[in-house]
Amino acid sequence: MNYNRRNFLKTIGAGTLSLSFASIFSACEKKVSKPNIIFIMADDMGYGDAGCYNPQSKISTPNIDHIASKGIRFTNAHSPGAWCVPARYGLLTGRFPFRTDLKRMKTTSLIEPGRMTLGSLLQRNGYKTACIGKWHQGFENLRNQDYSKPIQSGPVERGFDYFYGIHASLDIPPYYYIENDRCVEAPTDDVEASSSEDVTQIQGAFWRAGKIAPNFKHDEVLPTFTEKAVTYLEDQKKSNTPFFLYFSLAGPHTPWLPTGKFKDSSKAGEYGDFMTQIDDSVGKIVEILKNTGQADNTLLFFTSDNGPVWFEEDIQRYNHKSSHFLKGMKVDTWEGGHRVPFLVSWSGKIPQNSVSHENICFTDMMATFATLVGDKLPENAGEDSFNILPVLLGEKYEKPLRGAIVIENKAIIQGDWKLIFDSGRGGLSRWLSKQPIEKSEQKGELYNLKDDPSENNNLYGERSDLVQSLTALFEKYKKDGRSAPLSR
Ligand SMILES: [Ca+2]
Repeated sequence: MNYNRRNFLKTIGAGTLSLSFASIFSACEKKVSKPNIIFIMADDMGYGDAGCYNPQSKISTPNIDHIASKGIRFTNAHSPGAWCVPARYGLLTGRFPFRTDLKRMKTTSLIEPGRMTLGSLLQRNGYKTACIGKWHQGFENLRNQDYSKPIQSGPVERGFDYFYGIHASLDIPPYYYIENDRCVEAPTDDVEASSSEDVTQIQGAFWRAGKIAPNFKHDEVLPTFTEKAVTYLEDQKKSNTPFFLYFSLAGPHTPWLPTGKFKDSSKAGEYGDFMTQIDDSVGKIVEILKNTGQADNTLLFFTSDNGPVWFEEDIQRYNHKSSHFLKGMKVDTWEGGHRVPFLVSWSGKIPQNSVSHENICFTDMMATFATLVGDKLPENAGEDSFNILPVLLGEKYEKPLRGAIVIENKAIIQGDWKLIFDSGRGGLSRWLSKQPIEKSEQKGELYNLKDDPSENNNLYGERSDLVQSLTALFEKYKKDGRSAPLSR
């Protein structure tokens, strides 16, 4: 019997305990033992944008820095993909994205029906679940919708009780809001493409031409998502049920659209200004938790799905290193593409101002949340997920904490070593940078990230033993269908 149960029994008098009281007690115990969880995911934010990671950042991020000061900051947290879709699949399912077929998204949801998600895991453990923001895991027949009918295979069919958001990135039409499985207002109008001067075609106020709902304004999306999230959190104050909010921002991905007081609020151009506005949204979440008395019982995460769209030309122009000391950017298999800021706070549980250098991955949230709520994952769920709760809580744990991390089907990281199967340079910088592309004589890239975190010294030709063993490990993961041990 724990302290809370003893106190409860003392209060009501043990002799009066009946079945109905037992069930009341059960509800009370749930409230006490299961914290609320908020997972804030920025979109295309760099490792070096927040001041808590990069003191030389040209962007002020007091609210993100505040989470770091109240909790733990990871220096080696990885997205399992360097762009939106695989990153979010890995987070939501606990599986490396190479295990699914990304082509599914052309016609349906990337997440297969019946597959456990963070949402459905928490639902079965008594949580209310909500996804507010960008989904980007596909819907059924999105391009061929009858907007008077339900939009199928979205978040409400993948473990979330409530959804308010957009189908994909904010530069991809059609542009309209979806609430649960219904279109809020159909995209009956047309909008021309948008762009900014002096930046590449995938930066600035960029969006593609297409259909748009009459009520949809691109620059209102961030404030709208923030307002919806704040309202959701206000509503939870009245509830005794723990909640999970996946707050999936659509910025600082393009279009970069800072509004009002956020214009010229940074020294890193429109990108930096928009990032300041993102930070302000994070502050509003923290504030409403405090104002509603929910802050102490809420586990709060902040991260970004992948690296920034920030070229060498931008670094020179603003003297701001969005990827900090990491090489590359979004879509690259270098660290700038997939090593992300990752902060977690939980009052009284996670030591303040702590820092961890452990390799962790988005896929680990599945096993971590399961452990947190006292559940055991089925064998066919979270195959690449490892419980990181001991790290969060500052407890002792056995090393290594997890198996290797696989980035799409392009790289594998184990301990200090990283093998890139081809070239670390991904599509964006290959297509758009004005900088010359260096030609590698090697078939792949191998780095010791501890000695060489900026990936300058390719040891592929010198350490064929490691190239072979890391290649074999990836093949084993593919063959076994999992990287996690069966019992977690
Ligand atoms: Ca992204």
